[in-house]
Amino acid sequence: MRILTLSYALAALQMGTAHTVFTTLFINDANQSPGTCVRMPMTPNKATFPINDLKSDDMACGYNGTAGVARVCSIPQAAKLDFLFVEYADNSQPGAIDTSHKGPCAVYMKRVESAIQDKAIGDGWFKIWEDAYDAVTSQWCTEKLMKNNGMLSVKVPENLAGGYYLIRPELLALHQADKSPPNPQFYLGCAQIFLNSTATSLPMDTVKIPGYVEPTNPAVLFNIYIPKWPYPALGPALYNGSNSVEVKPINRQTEGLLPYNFVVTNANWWALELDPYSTSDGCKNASKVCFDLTSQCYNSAPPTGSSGCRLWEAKCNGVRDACNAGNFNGPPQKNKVLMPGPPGSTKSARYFSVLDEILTTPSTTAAQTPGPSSPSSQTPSTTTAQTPGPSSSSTQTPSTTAVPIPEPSSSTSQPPAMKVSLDGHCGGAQTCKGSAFGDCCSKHGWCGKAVEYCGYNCLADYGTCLGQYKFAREDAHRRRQRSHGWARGHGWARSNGWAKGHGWEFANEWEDVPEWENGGF
Ligand SMILES: *[C@@H]1O[C@H](CO)[C@@H](O)[C@H](O)[C@H]1NC(C)=O
Ligand SMILES: *[C@@H]1O[C@H](CO)[C@@H](O)[C@H](O)[C@H]1NC(C)=O
Ligand SMILES: *[C@@H]1O[C@H](CO)[C@@H](O)[C@H](O)[C@H]1NC(C)=O
Ligand SMILES: *[C@@H]1O[C@H](CO)[C@@H](O)[C@H](O)[C@H]1NC(C)=O
Ligand SMILES: [Cu+2]
Repeated sequence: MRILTLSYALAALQMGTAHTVFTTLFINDANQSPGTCVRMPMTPNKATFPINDLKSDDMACGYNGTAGVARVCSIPQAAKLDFLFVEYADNSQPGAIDTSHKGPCAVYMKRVESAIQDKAIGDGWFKIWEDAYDAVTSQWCTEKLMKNNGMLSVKVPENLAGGYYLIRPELLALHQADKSPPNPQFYLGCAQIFLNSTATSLPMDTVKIPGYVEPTNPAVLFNIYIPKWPYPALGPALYNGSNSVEVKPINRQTEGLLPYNFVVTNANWWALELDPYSTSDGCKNASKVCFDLTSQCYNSAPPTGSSGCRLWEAKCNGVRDACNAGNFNGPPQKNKVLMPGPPGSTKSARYFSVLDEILTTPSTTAAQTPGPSSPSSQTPSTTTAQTPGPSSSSTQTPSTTAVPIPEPSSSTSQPPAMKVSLDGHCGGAQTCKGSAFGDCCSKHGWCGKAVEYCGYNCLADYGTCLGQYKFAREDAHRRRQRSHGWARGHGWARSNGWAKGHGWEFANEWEDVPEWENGGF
């Protein structure tokens, strides 16, 4: 009984020590889904804990906040952003923040070269919004936050240069700041965003985090029980749009995008549809691949939960059951999007940073351009993009890279006489590997280096592919045949429309379209 009592006590303690944590980004009121584009603390029972050490690196983006996540959310110029703070990271119980936790709030931003790679700590931070104590209504910011169901709202400065940023909502709870020793509690986190704007300004003055606020600062030692107004300044002056420098905006997002052909997401993890199969072995393989991905999903899930993993797991159960029942044609419900954005929100999906456009086209120096079956010939070749997504170093990178589809052995797949492509074409005896156009061969036989060539449409026989997209020679051959059939069909109009940037709407309509029609490369 003793042990039982103790574990109850522990459970009670854990529940009792729920504080608050930023979990969810809303972009112009659209819910991006819990944990998505957010650097979350990865230890569930400590996720809501405050940061007490003002000199700690955790002050930048919270616990585990130096590591990036795989997704970067695109926001329009002057977007309204809301940051949802909750007492229970997985929303298992209601509540934003305890009434005792009184204090100011602020939102900081930092322009970064890569929202995924940047470690967040150090210089470059500026404050775009703050609110401390409202003397008229006698409310601290955290009290307003509570009444607003945990939503902290800001408008991103209109003149801020387009590009990648970390954006960091911060709360300071002062209920123990007067104690000895003082215990000011910071609650903060970061979202990874791409600001889609042609504006060019950046604040001239920035601060270091940690370092922007000292433990001796009167603002962190403020006694809320015997207050001496006004509340002192906390951190740097607000960026008000003036006092800026001009920089060149980054005009196109190339990292952290969600592939348009995803079928499910969980926070920053996603899965694409399983490769089609029609034999007993293929069915078993698909089932294994599916369950491996399920494990990866659960293992990478932040404390916000695993609802997307459960949806994917249910799909795998369906695959396995069909295999067992002798139905070897699959996958079932092919390309059905299992979770079109957060529950109850249809509007939100439109704000996903879906990889809905061609990020790059074959080098303009290519002697030939891709045939009419490829939408790439219709898009301006302005940028050379890096391949986004799964190759990032993030700790929460969707781990689809481990799909155990065997690499074709070199003896059977790549005759020694393979020549490096000089005309941008691949197939036959020509490989893209080492070519000027990029190392990857698309299923239409063109070399490139963007995800359209190296990812979903990649032919491993004629170049390199992103790990999870490698498929065996046989399969590649079948795909190629199918895609040629498709090119003669009605796919063109679709991919044309696609290139204009209606990714989400199209993706939804594609529910019943066979997998291999989802792209024109
Ligand atoms: C997250 O940080 C905690 C310490 O704050 C550490 O113990 C844990 O290993 C980290 N987890 C990951 C996934 O980095
Ligand atoms: C970026 O903004 C432009 C101008 O508002 C818009 O036309 C375009 O669709 C946006 N791109 C993305 C990826 O949201
Ligand atoms: C903006 O802030 C700067 C200090 O950073 C100040 O000198 C300037 O007067 C402010 N401008 C406006 C319009 O508030
Ligand atoms: C199934 O997977 C095994 C190894 O993972 C492979 O050898 C075999 O060719 C695959 N079969 C089919 C039909 O894909
Ligand atoms: Cu607390």
